[in-house]
Amino acid sequence: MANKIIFPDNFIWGAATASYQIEGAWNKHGKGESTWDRFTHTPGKIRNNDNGDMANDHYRLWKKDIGLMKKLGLQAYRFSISWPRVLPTGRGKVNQKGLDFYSKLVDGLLSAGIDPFVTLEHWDLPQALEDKGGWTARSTTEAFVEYADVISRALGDRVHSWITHNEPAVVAWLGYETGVHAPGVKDLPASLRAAHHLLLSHGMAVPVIRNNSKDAEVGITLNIGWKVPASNSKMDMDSARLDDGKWFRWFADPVYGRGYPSDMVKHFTKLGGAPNGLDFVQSGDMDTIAVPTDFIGLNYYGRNLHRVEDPNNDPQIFFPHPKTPEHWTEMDWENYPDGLTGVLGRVYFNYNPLKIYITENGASYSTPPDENGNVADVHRTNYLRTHFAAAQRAIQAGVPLAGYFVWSLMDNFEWSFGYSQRFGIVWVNYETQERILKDSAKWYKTVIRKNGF
Ligand code: IFM
Repeated sequence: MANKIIFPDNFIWGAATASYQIEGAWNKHGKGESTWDRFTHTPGKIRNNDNGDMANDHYRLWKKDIGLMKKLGLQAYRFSISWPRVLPTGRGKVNQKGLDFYSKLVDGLLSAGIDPFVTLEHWDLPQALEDKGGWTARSTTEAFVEYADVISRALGDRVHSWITHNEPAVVAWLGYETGVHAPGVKDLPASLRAAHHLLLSHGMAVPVIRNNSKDAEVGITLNIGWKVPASNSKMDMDSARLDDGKWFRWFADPVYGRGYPSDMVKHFTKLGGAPNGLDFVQSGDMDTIAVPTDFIGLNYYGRNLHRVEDPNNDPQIFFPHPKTPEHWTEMDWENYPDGLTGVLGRVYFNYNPLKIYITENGASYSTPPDENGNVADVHRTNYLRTHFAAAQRAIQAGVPLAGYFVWSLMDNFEWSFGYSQRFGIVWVNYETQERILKDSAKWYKTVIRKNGF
């Protein structure tokens, strides 16, 4: 029999979602329009022209969803707040109904014995702010602080774990550089400005949250991949380094007081991203961004193995395995658990965060219910099992990993992929809004109960 994998006593097992991906009710009870509402309502932006108007109807079904979480034995639930639901135009007048929704959700979670982990910004910026430049405008940092203040005042007596931003790299690069995410801007210099303002707003908001939520722990969530060269050729090594520099170090280095990485400043300058240098960085900004945090959240999904065959073309991601679901999820992301041990070790030993949460990890497999209504998502269960074991190896090596949030509690709106990708451990029938615990959820329940497997 395989060895038992047991986690530390106070380890937290959770699951995660995000407002736009599950709530629906996009224009109910005074909610303002978000950039994602605008983007998905623009034909041709999203696979099948799907949108989050209804999504999982969680705005209406939240009590049921807490019931599911309780059934699973979740100890914590990570969700995000829709900024325009609370501040319809981004700042100014509060929409009390929107705020009440989250207040009731928090109360419901607490009475089910589930600890709320709140993410303030998981991509659905108020469109009214986007109309004034969105994250490319410095004024959006002040709006974010106002918003953080409103939320942490209202929930800070009951919420003790706060995440300012989810994956600012994705907002900056996909939202403002390649334009495949809202707001759909394609402008490298704009994306660098957006990245800076996202980071700055994090630094500005942390003390405000601490002030309103006395014993709170505050952090930021960054996405991280295990980016490695396929060979020791200079081209492969540079390609992996630049990819990591763009997606991780550009954000982690400033948060940990190192400023922007110089190799990346050179790289972005060469690409024309900084025609006037980093002129959006004002005196004191880098100190603000480096405000001490209590934890870092990491979202890990796989490895990118870099092979550059033709230096005049974009680097290729090398596919080292046959294209089977065992090795590749339906996002075409490599299932590579050892990379999780790798990134945890790398982040801890390199940046020394006080603690780390895996704020997202999971896999897209579309396994449907069988004729008896069971969802035998064996690939997802294997994915989770091997990643949990990989996380535990990191703990044994000394990494202060404090908790694990599976992405996602339930199938949901997967951004530019619409509803075509299913990451949930709970199946959602979007026609009827029926939820079914997949086999992976049933297995996860036993892991939580035994604190291991
Ligand atoms: O669905 C997303 C989530 O919103 C952010 N992290 C990655 C997930 C899967 O793509």
